[in-house]
Amino acid sequence: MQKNSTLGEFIIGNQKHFKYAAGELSRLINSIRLAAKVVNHEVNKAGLVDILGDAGDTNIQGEDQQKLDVYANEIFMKRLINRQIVCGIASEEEDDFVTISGSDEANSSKYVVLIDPLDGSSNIDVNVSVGTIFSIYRRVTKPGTPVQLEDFLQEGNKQVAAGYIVYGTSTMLVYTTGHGVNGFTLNPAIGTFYLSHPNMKFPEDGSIYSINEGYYSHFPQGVKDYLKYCQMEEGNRPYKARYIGSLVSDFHRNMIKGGIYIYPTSSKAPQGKLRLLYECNPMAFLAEQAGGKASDGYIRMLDIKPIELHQRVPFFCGSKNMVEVAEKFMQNHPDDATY
Ligand code: P6P
Repeated sequence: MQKNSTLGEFIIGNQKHFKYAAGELSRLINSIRLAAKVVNHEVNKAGLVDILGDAGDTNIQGEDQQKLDVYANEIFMKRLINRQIVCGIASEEEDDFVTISGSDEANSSKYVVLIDPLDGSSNIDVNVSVGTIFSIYRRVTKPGTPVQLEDFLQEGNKQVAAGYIVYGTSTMLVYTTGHGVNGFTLNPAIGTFYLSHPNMKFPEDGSIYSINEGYYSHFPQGVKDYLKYCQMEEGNRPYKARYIGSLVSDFHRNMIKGGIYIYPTSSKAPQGKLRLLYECNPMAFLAEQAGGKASDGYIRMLDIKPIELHQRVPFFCGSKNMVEVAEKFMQNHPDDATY
């Protein structure tokens, strides 16, 4: 598909790849496209209306819910439910998964969606880019019956599609259906996404590392050893430290320039901070589809068997060679593995 095709044209052209020829997945991606445009509009004017600050509530993570978190969650849920193309949704902002029932169409849908509606939301008030992350699976329980928890607790290697929207200096939708990674940039003047980054590839190597070094003293020894390696004067090192505090933005920059993102375990976060199902698995699927790598420091991220909906895992993700070097440092300390 040539550059500057629209997302709609791309989805139609890409239809040939989908074994699920019914076009439901295309309609699903289209509903995400619409929700992305609505959320983008609000994110871009967040500073202008009384939508900043806490929503006065907290989510299951115990994190203060920003109004835009709540708003983004409502928009994506509404779009997905109205189109009746999914049978269940799990969201960072919902304590439990949501069963979509009602019309036969919704009940017979074969897909479930897991979503982090607005990742990096602590950046909203300081005008730093945030993102939405989504992950799509085919249900494993009997079609036509209400979804079960097991429909959501699938290994990342079972994902049908995954992607993110980054609300940055421009708004981009980047996604994969297992046939490579493609990036679409929104032209806000006409509300259309155009194919601006076809067939995105993670550089095999890079010179950027993204981690919150403020927690250095709490990190496991393998991470401390790797950070010292990154900072050593040798070859193309020291590397550059770049950490936005927004996974989608750090991941996106590293995929374009080369780099590694790490959110490890620490004494403050014994299982890590990032959630397996709607942050790490979709980003790991994208990373691998772009030739990169993702693990928990020890095992492939996409092979981890989930045990609960909001489970957290340590996350190492980015340029293949960089992740492999970091894993070598981690594997000197097998006792630090969480699996
Ligand atoms: P810390 C945002 O809350 C997030 O989930 C990621 O987007 C980001 O990379 C990370 O947490 C930032 O966490 O502990 O460094 O502030």
